[in-house]
Amino acid sequence: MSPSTPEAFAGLTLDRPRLMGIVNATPDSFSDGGHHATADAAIDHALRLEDEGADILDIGGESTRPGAEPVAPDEEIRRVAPVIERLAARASARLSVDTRNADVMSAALDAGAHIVNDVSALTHDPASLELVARRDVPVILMHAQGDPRTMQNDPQYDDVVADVAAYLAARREVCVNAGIARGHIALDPGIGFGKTMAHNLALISGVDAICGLGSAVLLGASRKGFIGHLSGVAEAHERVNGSVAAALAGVMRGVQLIRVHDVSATREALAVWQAIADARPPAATR
Ligand code: HH2
Repeated sequence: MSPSTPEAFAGLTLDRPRLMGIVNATPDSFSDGGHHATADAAIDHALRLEDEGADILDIGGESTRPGAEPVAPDEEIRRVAPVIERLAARASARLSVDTRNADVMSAALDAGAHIVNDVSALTHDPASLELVARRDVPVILMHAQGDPRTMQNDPQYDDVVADVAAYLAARREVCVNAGIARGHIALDPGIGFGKTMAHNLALISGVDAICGLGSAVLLGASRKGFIGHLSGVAEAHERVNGSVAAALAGVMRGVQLIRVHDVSATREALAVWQAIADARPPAATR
């Protein structure tokens, strides 16, 4: 490992790729909305993902799919806090809360969450930066261009990989200056958040540039629209094969954290990929 490669995030060693299983406690998420809308259903789903090999369970109460309307923080708390509280007592995976709102972060951390996952990189709620610093918890900073309601209206970049890497590096400095430990920060290019098909492909293809920033990197491509377009699979929940391909493309370029709906399928593919990667002789002995 080079000195700038992070060795751990949120207490998980990064000597192998780690899986974040998606638990949407929402009525309207793009691929599984409504399926886990009751706390019992979300908890059952989360425990199943843990059994399948999820290292982190990401619990969200607000859909951020393109066009989604914002959810009031009180409603988000009502959706996620009971799920997190009961999972904290039963699951051994790390628990992350997928939210842009400081009050939701606070309630989720009180309920037992370990990680904050913010698709706005702590920009949406002015109170979130100070909250994460004070609570001293790991945080995932994701790049998005625009708001979920409007983000797919003609997104523009000069050079998408360079622009996203520069944004993430700058947000990380803001966080460090606010008192968040550098080792507590993971970065995410935000696949599908204000990006065209070409932007998404360039970001996955060039994600090694973001890995080179020296923080843990998370990639969330699972079941997203561009996979449906490329594979010709209209139903989001049937986009497993294309999602696994995107996950493998990410880990081959240095991504350590993969956010997925289909934990079993991704874990199986990664086991084969890892064995092949480990079989490669060190360069010096070839
Ligand atoms: N994608 C979604 C939500 N949260 N968080 C991170 N860090 N990275 C992502 O790529 C990401 C994310 C959107 O996917 P999903 O949760 O499945 O859908 P919805 O927002 O409709 O609930």
